[in-house]
Amino acid sequence: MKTQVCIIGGGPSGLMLSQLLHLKGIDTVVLERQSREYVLSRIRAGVLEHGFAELMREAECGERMDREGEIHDGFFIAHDGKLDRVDLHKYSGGSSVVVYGQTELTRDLYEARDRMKGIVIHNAEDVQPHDLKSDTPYVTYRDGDEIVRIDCDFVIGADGFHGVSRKSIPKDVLKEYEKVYPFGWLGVLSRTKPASPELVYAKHERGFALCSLRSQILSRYYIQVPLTDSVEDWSDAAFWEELKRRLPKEIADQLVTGDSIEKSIAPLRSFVAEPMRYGNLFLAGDSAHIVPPTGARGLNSAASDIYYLYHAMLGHYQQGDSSGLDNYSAKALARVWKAQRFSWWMTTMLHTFPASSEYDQKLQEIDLAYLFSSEAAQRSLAENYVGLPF
Ligand code: RFL
Ligand code: PHB
Repeated sequence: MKTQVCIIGGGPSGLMLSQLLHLKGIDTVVLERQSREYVLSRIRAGVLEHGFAELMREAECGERMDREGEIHDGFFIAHDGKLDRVDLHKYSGGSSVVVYGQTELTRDLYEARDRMKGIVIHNAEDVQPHDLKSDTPYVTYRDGDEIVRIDCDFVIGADGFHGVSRKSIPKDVLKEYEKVYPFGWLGVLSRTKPASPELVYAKHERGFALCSLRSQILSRYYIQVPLTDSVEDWSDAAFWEELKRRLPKEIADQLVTGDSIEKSIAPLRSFVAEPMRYGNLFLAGDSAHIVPPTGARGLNSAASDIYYLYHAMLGHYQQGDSSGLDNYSAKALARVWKAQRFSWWMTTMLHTFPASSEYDQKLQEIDLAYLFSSEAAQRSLAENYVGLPF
């Protein structure tokens, strides 16, 4: 097979880039290791920043998001017996976020790819990029007993944290920065009315909790758990009981419990790989960087990578100008590190750290007290939460 851009990974990053390039007449092939059903069964992000929503529209995939997604102008932080609201709209100069599930936007992107007869190959095994330093890179994968080769101009590594792309960059070229947090998030999806119409991030001595939602009949809740816990340790009843204990009374009283539709544990990690380019391989999204989910930045950092790559590819193919490709890594990383800082800050401020000293705990308290006493601090939070400009 031959294509212009071979994209490894059929998650939001890969599908979005494929769709945007296709609309400009640039040919792509997407290779996804899993089946479509599997990709669509993963429950992940729920909050989209303004820039991501704009990109969905540019990709001609925003119609259902605009119809079914909820615009949120603020969210709550529960701490020290108080329930304070962050007014995103007021402090970000009129911006907001969209509550729309990653599952749904991935479905929308797949449907758009199908409509345009885009090539997305599922169950592609043993995907391997080759000759990345040459002008004629190629990617191979296994289809049953057959090895298929795809010749291309560029390879995009959009294959998530556990993908093959980042691992294809030699160890002496790649520098990895990592911070692993000593806890995870246990998440539950339930077909119940959300406890609060807006998100509630709750700091509690027993551990962090988050009330989120997908719609007015579908709730998503998380609680901080030790890394040693497994999903089997948590019955639905135990989850609801623990969540309730960590929420302020006015929210806990509104909590509607029910059977869990999905239950999973995600460890919290911060990670950045530099550079994001090696020869004709470009990394995008979770393959190059991960944030703890506290600031809802993961998918949104992926979106800015895709935006930069998309414009760099247009420059290359339409104007013969490869400066966008040359600057991609530095430009993307500058924004990536800002999202890292914000996610680390939100995580540190709101979680209970097993080894924290009394001094650390005082700092956490004063961080929140300062936040809600200072318009400048709330403006900074709001600016980061709705998304820094691409
Ligand atoms: P993905 O979604 O991991 O997709 C990568 C795809 O590549 C495939 N793959 C391969 N394909 C071919 N060959 C290989 N060798 C391959 N290896 C892997 C995989 O099967 C997969 O389909 O990465 P992408 O596209 O960069 O998207 C990133 C986002 O998924 C991620 O950043 C967000 O989900 C993070 N995140 C959140 N982000 C937000 O912006 N807002 C949120 O509210 C938010 N909430 C969350 C989150 C992530 C969470 N978890 C589970 C980590 C909540 C949670 C709980
Ligand atoms: C979610 O709804 O899954 C969600 C929302 C906000 C976050 C993280 C996850 O910060």
